[in-house]
Amino acid sequence: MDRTLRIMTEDPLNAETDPSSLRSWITPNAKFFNRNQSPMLTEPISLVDWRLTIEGEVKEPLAFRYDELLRLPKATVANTVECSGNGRALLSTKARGNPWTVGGVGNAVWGGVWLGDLLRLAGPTEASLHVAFEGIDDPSGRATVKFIRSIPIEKALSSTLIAYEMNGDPLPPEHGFPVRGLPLGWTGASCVKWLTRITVIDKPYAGHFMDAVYRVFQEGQRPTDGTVVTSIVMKAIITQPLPNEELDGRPMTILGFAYGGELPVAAVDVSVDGGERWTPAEMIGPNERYAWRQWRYVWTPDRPGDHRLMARASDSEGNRQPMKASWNVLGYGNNGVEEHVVTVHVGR
Ligand SMILES: Nc1nc2c(c(=O)[nH]1)N[C@H]1C(S)=C(S)[C@@H](COP(=O)(O)O)O[C@H]1N2
Ligand SMILES: [Mo]
Repeated sequence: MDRTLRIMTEDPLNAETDPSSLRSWITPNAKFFNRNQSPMLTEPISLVDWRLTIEGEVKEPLAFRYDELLRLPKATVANTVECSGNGRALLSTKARGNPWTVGGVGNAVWGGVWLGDLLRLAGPTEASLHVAFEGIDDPSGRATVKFIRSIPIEKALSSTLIAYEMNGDPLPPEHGFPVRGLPLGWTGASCVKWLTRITVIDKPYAGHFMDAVYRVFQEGQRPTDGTVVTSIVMKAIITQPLPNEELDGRPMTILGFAYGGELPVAAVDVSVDGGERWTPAEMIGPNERYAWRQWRYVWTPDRPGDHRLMARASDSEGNRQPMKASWNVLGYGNNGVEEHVVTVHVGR
């Protein structure tokens, strides 16, 4: 594993990408963040016995070998994955969970087959309302229950990939080899790794990882009273310069990304004075439906001293990300605008 990742826990491995590694549109596999509920498998899964099964509420249950999946029509899609708890550690009021800052996010070009194609082969029925993903990881983690997550049939049929390739390579073991579910634009929580069983059911799957976590709820509420985390929420991040970086006063490029999950980001505004004045950034690089947009803003500091940099994303209807995110017990979806202080030393 890449040692530039900031490790939060070793076992299970939870590590975030350093912002300095988030300056290209593609996040290299070795630098992609890691999020695991349970210890990872020590051996890569053997393809000899491995099958991807589709069972439950379907006309004909199916089982695919790896090479069979590879022979089906291939889809290639860019998709940004963010952990639901990314940004949690930046909340001013603390929330429970891994202390993600900005690096619980990455963008990759994924190869695989459309889940919709597989489901249509199996034949959905009237009772096919949710699709549950189950991986082979050991349930011996802290939660001692299997990481099983379900998504609504509409999402499964319209825009969910069963990914076997990440940036042109077979899915790396730590990112889910042989295959993972990938509901496009949704947070990592729905992107089940080491996927082996797809069960079509007539209601959302009931279990720890559906009902107790990945819900947005307040103190005093039950998790099940809260809404289920689905799409990534809209935000902009600054990845150059780094917070507290010392600059020499020459013109420099502020770089970052903006992403909104299922909601395309239309624009990013930048402030170099702590939010007083905002100027549009320039969008650069690829523009793909479910991938982040890179942006840049060339800035010439007008004086030495501290400067408060900020970036704020908006959609095509002009809705902007909030200055401050609405708090929830597990700190999900923190898309508040971050203040990024840098110090300029002129003539150094
Ligand atoms: N089988 C399995 N899949 C999983 C998880 C897990 O613990 N087990 N963690 C999920 C969470 S919460 C996230 S954010 C993503 C992280 O994917 P990555 O490690 O490839 O970045 O995987 C998801 N899929
Ligand atoms: Mo996550």
